Amino acid sequence: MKKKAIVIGLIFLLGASVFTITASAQTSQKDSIGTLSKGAIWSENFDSYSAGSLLGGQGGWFPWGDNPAADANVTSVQSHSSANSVEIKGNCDMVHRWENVNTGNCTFRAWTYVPSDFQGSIYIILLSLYNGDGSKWDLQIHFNSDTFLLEDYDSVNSTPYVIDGWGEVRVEIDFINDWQKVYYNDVLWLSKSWTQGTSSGGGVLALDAVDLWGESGTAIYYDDLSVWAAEAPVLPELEIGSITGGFGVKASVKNTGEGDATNVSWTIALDGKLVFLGKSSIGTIPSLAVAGEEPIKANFILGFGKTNIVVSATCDEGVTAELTKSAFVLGPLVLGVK
Ligand SMILES: [Ca+2]
Repeated sequence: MKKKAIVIGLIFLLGASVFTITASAQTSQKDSIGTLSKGAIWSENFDSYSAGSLLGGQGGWFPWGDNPAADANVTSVQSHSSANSVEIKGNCDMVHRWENVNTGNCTFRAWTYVPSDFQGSIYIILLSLYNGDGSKWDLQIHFNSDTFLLEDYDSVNSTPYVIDGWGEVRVEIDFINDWQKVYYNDVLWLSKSWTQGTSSGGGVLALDAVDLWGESGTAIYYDDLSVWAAEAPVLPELEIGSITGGFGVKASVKNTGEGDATNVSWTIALDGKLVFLGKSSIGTIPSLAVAGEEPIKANFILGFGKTNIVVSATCDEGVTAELTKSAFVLGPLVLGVK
């Protein structure tokens, strides 16, 4: 039973599409989504659970049909992020659901580890509706030890998987064009309709659940699963432009990255012992667009003698930049910057 959820946030994607993120106090097993982080709607690293514990009942996970025999173990035998992953072997069938992932684009990501002694067939399944036998399946891919391939159950597409190492499965879902692209370690190996992605067809334009199913065999490991509103965060990159002297100190902050920078706080600091005024100047640039550059300048400086000039900047996206020069201060003049 679903209860009405509370809208706590919106992500604007590509200027056109909107994700509604919900937190809920509901009793159904859908996940309540927490703080947004750079486009991540949901993530799971298994690290806060006890190694050896059953995953069912933790973090919103439950076995298909609430069948205890389909539960899986949290394990520390392998991990992509320390210290745990989940062990999926034959008969495991673990489900996690989300709400309102149905607009624009989204990306599902999972890190996977296949041991060299793996024997069997272990799946990652994405559903546009989890509802028992009435579920709507949209993607069914499996690691198959008979072929050493990650295979699509519903087509002839496949790709070799890494053995005794971690590989990333990434599924980019486009709800606007009803399309999905499936990558393994950044190699695109499967591209097809989302709603007609499996032989059962009839899916809907949503990502409702992941199902980690062990059809048969020994364990493989999954870790660092996530769902993104965009493929990955698009980050700014900050760079300090040339530092010049003369009457005071001038510089600039540039954004040479691929995303806008927000609340760029900058500092110009002089460490000369005989700098009496203007040792530290600070300021904030509310936003700095891609390829943008904003001039900055120090407060009035008064002093004498050698100094270093350290110009630094940081922004809300968590990137920083710093540049240091040396110079000579002569009264209000800053000379010989190099
Ligand atoms: Ca982990």
